[in-house]
Formats: sequence, C-alpha cells, structure tokens
Amino acid sequence: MRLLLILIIAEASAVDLEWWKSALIYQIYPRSFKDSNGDGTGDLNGITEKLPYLQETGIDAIWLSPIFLSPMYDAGYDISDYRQISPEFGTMEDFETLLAKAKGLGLRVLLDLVPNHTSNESEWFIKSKKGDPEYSDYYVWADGINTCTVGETQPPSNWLSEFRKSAWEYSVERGQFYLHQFVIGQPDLNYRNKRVQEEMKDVLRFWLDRGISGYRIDAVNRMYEADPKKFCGRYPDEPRSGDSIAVENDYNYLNHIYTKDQDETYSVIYDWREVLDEYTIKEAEPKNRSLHRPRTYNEILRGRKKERFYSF
Ligand SMILES: [Ca+2]
Ligand SMILES: [Ca+2]
Repeated sequence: MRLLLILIIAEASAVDLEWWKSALIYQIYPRSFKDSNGDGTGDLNGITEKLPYLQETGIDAIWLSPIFLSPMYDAGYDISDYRQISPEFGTMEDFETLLAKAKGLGLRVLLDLVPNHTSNESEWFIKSKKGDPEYSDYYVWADGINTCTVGETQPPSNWLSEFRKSAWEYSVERGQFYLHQFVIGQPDLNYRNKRVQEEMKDVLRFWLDRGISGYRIDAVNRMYEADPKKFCGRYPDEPRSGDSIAVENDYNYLNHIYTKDQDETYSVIYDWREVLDEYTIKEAEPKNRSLHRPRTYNEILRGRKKERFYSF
C-alpha cells in the first residue's frame, strides 16, 4: 500500500490555525464525480456545481485526486505537467471558479501531489532521456549489468515494480535503464538532485499561490532509494521476503528495504513543511506566528507528535 501524507497550511485566526485537527476531508475522484458537459467524464465544473451540496453534508474540505495534465496510464497519477490542468477536467479558469465558490461556502480545497514520479511524457523526462545537461540527472538512471552473453544487459538491480516485473526499463535513446517503482510510464524522479527538490517546492507554491489549503501526498515513502555511493556505486539487490504466496516478479516477492522508507525522505518533508509555513506566516496574525515544529518525522509516524503531518 502506498504511504500517504497530508501537508496543510494553517490559516488566519487562532481557531483556524487548528482547523485541520478536526476537519472532515472528503476525497473526490474528479473523473467519476459529476460530468457537467455530457462528454462522459467528470470535471471541475461538475464539482463546482455540487459544492453547495457538499457543504450541506457538513464537510470542511475537499481533496481532489489528480487533476493535472496526464496521459492517464495510472488514472492521473502519471503527471506530465504539474502546473497544467488536464483538459478533460477543464481549465485554470474553471479551477479558479471552483476555488472561489468553495471559499465563499467556507470549504477548503486540497490537491493531490504525486512527487515520486512524473509521466514519461513529461518534458523533464523527454529532455532527461536525451541527456540534456539541465535535466540529465532529474530521474534515477543507471547502467545495466553486462552478462557473459554477448549483447545482453541485465537491469541494474533486482528491484520490482509495484505492478510486477522489473522496476527498471531500458532506454535505447539514453543507453541506460531508468527506475519506475510503478508503471513503465512513471519514471521515478531523483530527489538526490537538489534541483528536483527545488522544482517540487516551486510546484507546491504554484497551487498555494492560487489559494489551495494544502496537499495530500501520494507514495511519499517511495521518494528515495538506497544511495549507490554506499554500495560501491551499485544499486543493491533487495532480499527475498519469504512471502509464501508471492511468485517471482510479484512485488511482494522481495523485502523492499532499499526502495521504501529511506531516511532522506524526512528532510524533504521538512523542507516542504517550511514552504507551507511560509504561507501560514503570511496569513497568520502576529500573535500566532510562533509555529511549533515536530522534532523528527519518525516521531510523527509513531504518533508521538501529531502536528501538521498526517500519514495513513
Ligand atoms: Ca465532462
Ligand atoms: Ca523514488
């Protein structure tokens, strides 16, 4: 199961700073929620139409499953541009209308952030595949392992995709393998590249600037993999899980000690917390500007400190 996380900004008054502690958050899957123009696909205007009804139900916020530009190989969790809305859902203007109406009704809007991977149709990935120096290191690329058989190259490690078989896909264009923890069309971003970290913080700000109240974050525990520098320059094989039901190539066949829950994830989450705090501080009264931060993300996961991160 993917580990999920929600980052939320606290807002103006002392009461509002605590809103997320007791908020009822309703998830909407836009494609099937409400089709406003009869083309068979749910859309933003359909959600906007239903906002008064949603308010009547007593919820405090809505969380929209991904609405971004995507070829939809994985229901929109394969994003080709984090800053654009998929035309099947509507336009930026439609989104701004939704936000304004929600605000008028006292409903907050959270968006789904999918930071682990983009779509392979992302401009970043297309440039990375070509070896563009600016984007070359945006994704997890690695050389294959040469075997005794002439011309045969094996993937860099035995890692498996969530959807079975190797998590590595060979790119003829680049002459290397790229990692995809999910489908082949979802190349994993490389968070060991500081530029990728900054890029994603800009994405966070892009939607916060438009007035959303926070993010639900998808597959956050897959953001980092083991650092090859600690393994003689190689990505280490994962051990067998011992799962008696799993067969070779099944995701559960291996124990994912090198592709999940890596400690480096916590520092990125703290960086994102700071981005959200920038917005909280902007909106808070001076008396509320002292914001408490939990000491470690580990503590939050253990439930010792349940501040502004939720995992479930
Ligand atoms: Ca529609
Ligand atoms: Ca990853």
